[in-house]
Amino acid sequence: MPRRRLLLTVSSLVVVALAVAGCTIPTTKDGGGYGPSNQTARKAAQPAPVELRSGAKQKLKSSEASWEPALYQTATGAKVVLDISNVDPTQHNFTLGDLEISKNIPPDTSTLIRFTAPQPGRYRFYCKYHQQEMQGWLTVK
Ligand SMILES: [Cu+2]
Repeated sequence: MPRRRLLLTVSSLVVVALAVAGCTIPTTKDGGGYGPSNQTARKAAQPAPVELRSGAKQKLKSSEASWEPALYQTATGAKVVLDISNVDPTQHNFTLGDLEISKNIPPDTSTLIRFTAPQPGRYRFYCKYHQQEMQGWLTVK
């Protein structure tokens, strides 16, 4: 009997330890966190890259001088359509230098950008007026 009781105690300790661990797994500094708490913590954590499906319109928003989302991924040859809106009171710009795309987006307007995803790689996009804070990455696989 004592042995059985010990087993029970150990197994319940394991259960408790797992439960505690499950609740306290730290989120990484650059995002990819767990649970719903990250969804309300705007900009605190970077979400996983947004998949750009060929031919599907995907929204990109410039808000408070940052891109939302700032991480995309797609496949070579995908027909990318970005519906970029600027909700700030200042002019922004979408530049994807590797593809020679550069388009201004006046305040409270939106614009469509279309391009074919290039060869695999990591491509930076940014606002040429606010390069430091307004940049993002497109990963092509
Ligand atoms: Cu800008």
